[in-house]
Amino acid sequence: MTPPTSKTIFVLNGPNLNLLGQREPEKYGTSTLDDVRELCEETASGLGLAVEFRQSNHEGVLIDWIQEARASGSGIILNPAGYTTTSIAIMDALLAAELPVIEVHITNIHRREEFRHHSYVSKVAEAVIAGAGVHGYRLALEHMARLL
Ligand code: DHK
Repeated sequence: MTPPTSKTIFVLNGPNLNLLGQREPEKYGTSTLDDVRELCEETASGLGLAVEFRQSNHEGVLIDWIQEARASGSGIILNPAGYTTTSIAIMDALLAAELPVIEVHITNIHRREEFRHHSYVSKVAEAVIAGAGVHGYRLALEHMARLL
């Protein structure tokens, strides 16, 4: 149990990550998004943090959640998935949030197709974790705890 005064970290997941475990498992692994949620909740509670873990396939919903984090959160961990390379609107929402942001990619996007290499989120992130599989979420929470 985390104390009610815990800082809340919003862990937000973008499009198609609801299919984790089924989608291209040779790249993304066999853990499901529920497994990742559990991993995050366990890690956060060990660090004295609370976690708000969410996934959406919709850019505007992700932006609404970033704005919610701005109002009530202490940090944002974001796997922007397919919006990484396209969303100036998500980057602007992160800038407006004025919170530490850690970007996570399950795969090493730099070892993949060139169109995956550019990230608007990286321009505003404190740290970027890519290629550590779902363990990257644990690393992100541990680093967030150090930042706060
Ligand atoms: C997930 C996606 O859905 C892709 O669009 C990104 C990222 C990579 C990941 O590795 O978690 O290019």
